[in-house]
Amino acid sequence: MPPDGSALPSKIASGANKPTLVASVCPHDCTSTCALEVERLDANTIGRVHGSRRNDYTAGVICEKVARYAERVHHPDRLSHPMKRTGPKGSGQFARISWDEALDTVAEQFKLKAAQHGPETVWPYYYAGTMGLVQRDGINRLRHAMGYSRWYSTICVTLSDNGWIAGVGYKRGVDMREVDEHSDLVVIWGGNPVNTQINVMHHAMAARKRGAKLVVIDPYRTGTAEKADLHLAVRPGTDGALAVAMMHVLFKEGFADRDYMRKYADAPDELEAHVATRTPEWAAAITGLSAESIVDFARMYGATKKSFIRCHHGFSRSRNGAANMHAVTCLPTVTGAWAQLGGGALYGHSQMYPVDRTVIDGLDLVDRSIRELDQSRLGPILTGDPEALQGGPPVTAMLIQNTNPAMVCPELHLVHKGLAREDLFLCVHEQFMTETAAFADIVLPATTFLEHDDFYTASGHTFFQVAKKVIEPYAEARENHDVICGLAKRLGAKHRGFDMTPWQIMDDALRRAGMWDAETNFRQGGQDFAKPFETAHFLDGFETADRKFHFKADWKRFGGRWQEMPTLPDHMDVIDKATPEKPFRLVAAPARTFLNSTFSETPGSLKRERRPTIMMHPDDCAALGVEEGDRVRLGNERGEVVVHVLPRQGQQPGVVVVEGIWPRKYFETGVGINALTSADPGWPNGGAVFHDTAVWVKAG
Ligand SMILES: Nc1nc2c(c(=O)[nH]1)N[C@H]1C(S)=C(S)[C@@H](COP(=O)(O)OP(=O)(O)OC[C@H]3O[C@@H](n4cnc5c(=O)[nH]c(N)nc54)[C@H](O)[C@@H]3O)O[C@H]1N2
Ligand SMILES: Nc1nc2c(c(=O)[nH]1)N[C@H]1C(S)=C(S)[C@@H](COP(=O)(O)OP(=O)(O)OC[C@H]3O[C@@H](n4cnc5c(=O)[nH]c(N)nc54)[C@H](O)[C@@H]3O)O[C@H]1N2
Ligand code: SF4
Ligand SMILES: [Mo]
Repeated sequence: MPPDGSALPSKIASGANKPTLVASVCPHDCTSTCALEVERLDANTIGRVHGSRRNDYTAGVICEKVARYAERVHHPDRLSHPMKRTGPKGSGQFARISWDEALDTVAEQFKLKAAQHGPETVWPYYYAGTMGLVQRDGINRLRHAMGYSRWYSTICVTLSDNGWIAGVGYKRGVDMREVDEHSDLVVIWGGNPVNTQINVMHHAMAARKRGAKLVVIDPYRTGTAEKADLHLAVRPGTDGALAVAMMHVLFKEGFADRDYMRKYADAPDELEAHVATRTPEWAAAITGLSAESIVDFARMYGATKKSFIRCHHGFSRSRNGAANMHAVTCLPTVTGAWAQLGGGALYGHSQMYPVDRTVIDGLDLVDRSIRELDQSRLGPILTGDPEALQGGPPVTAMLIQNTNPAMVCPELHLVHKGLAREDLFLCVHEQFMTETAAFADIVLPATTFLEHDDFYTASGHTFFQVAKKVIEPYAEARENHDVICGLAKRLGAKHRGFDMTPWQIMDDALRRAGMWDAETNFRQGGQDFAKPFETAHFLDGFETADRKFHFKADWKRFGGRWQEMPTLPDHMDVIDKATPEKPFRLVAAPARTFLNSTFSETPGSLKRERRPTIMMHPDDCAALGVEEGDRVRLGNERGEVVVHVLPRQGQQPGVVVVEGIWPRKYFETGVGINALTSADPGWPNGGAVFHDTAVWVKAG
């Protein structure tokens, strides 16, 4: 390293029948942000997609779903032209219209609704179908230019970010590339990278091959857990208790590095006194693990200086998820592992990139007096919950880009009821007729990442990467930037970003930040922002005001219900606990070959995932009188789905797991798994709680 873009042209085949290999970057919402090489067969067609070796985090490895991206980009169901609704809402009946008619209609409706209720009635809604900053976030420029309702993004990283930042102060961590050569223990905490970021696995297995131990903390025996030396199958939402009891053992048995803590932590003595009462037996009752296994793992962790914890998002998706994340980040501070090459922890690096976002997001236009609506509370918002609406007008007009909330949001019954409202004008810009698009008044066809230019930060590694379009846009598909600028023109929105090309926006954002210009970045295969050892390992201090790691979490900085949070790490007892009526805890986990709802239309993924399946402990199956393949009903007060049983060892009785955000057509009840999940905000200030759900399971 650094990556050498000049390696690429030598691979470009010159023969007429051979594909040309073109550099690109995976745009998906996955911390790997892989460097790709795409086989271009002609100006409109791709072949296989490969992981590139120009980036030593990707190191030639990508997931199977993106390797067969041709299935998606050339799928017969790609949207090809704009359409307007001709049948009832959600009926899927549409007629073809021109781009001009479509954009004119959207602009007229936005103006009409704003005239009736004020501009806050319009709520542009987006997420991370592409992670490219220009195409993803340009919608915010339109929002701010028009004074539309602001956006509080909570569906993915809010809980995990807050939990990490509460102690470390900033979203960056130790470089995962160190693991291969230097870590003696790798802990994959609360994530399933075999499914969700294969590159983490690749680096962890390189360490294991050298003799490092691999430990996985996950409520069920995932593909990742199957590769581990030790799997601790905690009850969902109890990682805080496990981490605190580990600290109890670390202090008691002499594994705590008091010199390190004196220099680098805020309150080691208070922490020691606090965890003295949090025994392994106390944690055993909460986590469902045996006290011995907690002690054994604590000793293993304490005895290994070069221990690396990869903190994932999965375990933060509970009401107490931020507290649990903070508790886990305290562990390397107690042992001083942060100071070791190959030691410490990583959750994400995404705050490391200096890129200037002013033009992309229209930051110079932000008006903080405008209400900020919570993304994950779409159901309550669209069904008129006054608290969710913050006392403001109803939401009566939306542009949805880059997300499929009719499948991925919690409380789907409310989401669907809201999206079906006659007085809601809905425009959806999409690649496919998703369940969300089916509710739209106007549907617009979108390009894929292969059909437009953009640039990408990464969370799992430290490269900032520019990618150029690889093939021509499909049919009449247009990129997000075009739609935003087309609407801005019709609405009279003013900002220089509406008159720039994506490439100009990129160069502006890079130049202002003193980064390589877009062309240089592309040629070099990405700019690496890895920090030197001292900084990466926080030896020159953590990113807090006093430069120390905070055992006493700074919850106040996040607002909301911060006063209800434990200051020192602890088990925060606010989860949706099992009850006699709802005796099971549901984890609604990611499937290997879907990416949220994306790829749930591709044949390779559907074949592998088969059908919605519930994994249950064999004892629970026996108690219910069900066997492999039987149908069961799974539900709670919010909704109900029918799934097929797969008895599984390696998870606790009382814990059930359904992988994948399956389309509604695969469920007899006509609604997906998120009908059961809750839109309750996690502590301290929001964040979706997809794995924190009490349910009943009934045979038949
Ligand atoms: N194939 C595939 N890849 C994906 C995605 C996908 O849907 N499919 N989604 C993408 C997105 S948007 C994101 S944000 C990332 C997320 O990726 P990661 O940050 O790696 O986290 P996940 O793999 O989602 O974590 C899921 C795991 O967390 C476990 N888990 C749930 N609750 C708890 C708990 O309380 N404690 C512990 N210890 N574990 C718990 C689940 O059992 C599951 O195995 O992945 C991305 N990559
Ligand atoms: N049960 C359960 N639910 C979950 C989760 C879970 O673990 N369990 N995970 C949650 C998490 S972490 C997340 S991040 C959310 C993610 O939820 P979403 O961000 O909604 O992710 P996707 O379902 O992948 O939908 C992205 C959509 O964007 C479209 N798209 C892609 N690129 C473009 C583009 O360039 N332009 C336009 N206009 N559209 C584009 C795709 O076709 C796709 O339909 O889901 C959440 N929901
Ligand atoms: S592992 Fe993640 S970043 Fe890499 S190709 Fe697959 S989805 Fe994209
Ligand atoms: Mo996510």
